[in-house]
Amino acid sequence: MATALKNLSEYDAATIPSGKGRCFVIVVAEWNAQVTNAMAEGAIKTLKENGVEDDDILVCHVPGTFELTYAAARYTYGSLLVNGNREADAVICIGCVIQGETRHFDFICEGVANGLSALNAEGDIPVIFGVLTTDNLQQALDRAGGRLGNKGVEAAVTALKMVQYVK
Ligand code: DLZ
Repeated sequence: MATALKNLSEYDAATIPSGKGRCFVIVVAEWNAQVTNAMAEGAIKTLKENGVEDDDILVCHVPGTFELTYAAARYTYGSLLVNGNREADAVICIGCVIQGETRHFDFICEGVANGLSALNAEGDIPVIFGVLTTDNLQQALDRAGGRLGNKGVEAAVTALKMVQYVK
């Protein structure tokens, strides 16, 4: 795997466009909260380090990863606004699905991947796939501020790069 023994979350700030004046929504799944909250913290820190103001970041929660699509769609199509009056420039979706004994894992992963892909294809703003799909909790913790970095940081970097394409 590409992530073996390498922290992929390290980035060169000089290569990241400033997010100043841009508005971001971070939707966080409550399932595996130890993991998703750490990823959300990484995303928030990264946005702020790259020029985004506190008031321009909205963090909201949904029960599970499967529900990320619904919330992201509300912000993508403007039926929900940030702080009551601003349209989001990008939505960062954060979730963690851990393999269990049944096929539920597959349906959640496929559902959210297809749902967020459809939003990217059809909506006007980028929707970032910050979803871990792991075999166990340790693999998730390794990628949520552990030895392999923080995928929340990477999701925020991706969002900062993608908002360049938003009018
Ligand atoms: C039901 C379920 C299961 C078994 N596992 C996870 C998981 O590992 N990560 C996650 O984010 N959510 C899980 N869920 C909940 C689903 O995402 C969803 O909230 C429910 O199926 C209700 O739609």
